[in-house]
Amino acid sequence: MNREQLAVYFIMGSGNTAGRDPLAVLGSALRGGVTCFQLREKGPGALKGEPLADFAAGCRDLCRQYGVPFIVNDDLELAVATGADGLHIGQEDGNAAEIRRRIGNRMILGVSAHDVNEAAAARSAGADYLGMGPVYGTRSKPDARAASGTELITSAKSAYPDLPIVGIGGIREDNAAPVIEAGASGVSVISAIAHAGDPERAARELRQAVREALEPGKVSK
Ligand code: TZP
Ligand code: MG
Repeated sequence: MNREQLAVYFIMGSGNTAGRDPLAVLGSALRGGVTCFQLREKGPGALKGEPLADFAAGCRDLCRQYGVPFIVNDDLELAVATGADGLHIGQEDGNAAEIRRRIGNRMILGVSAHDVNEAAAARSAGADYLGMGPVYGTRSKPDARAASGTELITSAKSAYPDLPIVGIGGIREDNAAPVIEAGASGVSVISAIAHAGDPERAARELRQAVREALEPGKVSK
């Protein structure tokens, strides 16, 4: 994957869309310009078995239409069965090096990291990018750690400048810029898009905010 594909990294499960059809929300997000998508099916009422496989296939097909990578959170079997472009794992989701061996080098591997030590381990295990956060307070992950601000991105970026980072946690259009300025290649969001009254517009505004922060002065308002 290239860094540009991390610019606006949308994450969603079927329970994140405030009662709306999740595939419709994903379609709107893709029209608005999200550059990557992760299916993260968690929490009460999470789909399993065949309904999950069908939903995943629907997400994959939509992402393909837009040429956007389709990543599966923490379910290697689903990722492989769906022909996903990648897998994202947390620190509790198994050994990253072992998972890299199992998925091979052609699949994208993303790893959540919370400090420079975890970043170093993920990097040597063969992660393509790191998810770092929560940067700001979040209501989308009940077991999230305390918000860390952008500091952890700054320190991981200075230790490993070549390893792409996406910030996560409470990021919206109006607080995305400091995440990019700290060294992230992009922002990953659930609620800023999935809960938005107009997910397409929310995605477009986030994309614009990230673009402006990546190339200050180059983008006209
Ligand atoms: N990991 C750290 S914070 C978070 C995850 C999955 C949730 C991000 O959701 P939101 O709504 O963008 O804060
Ligand atoms: Mg996990």
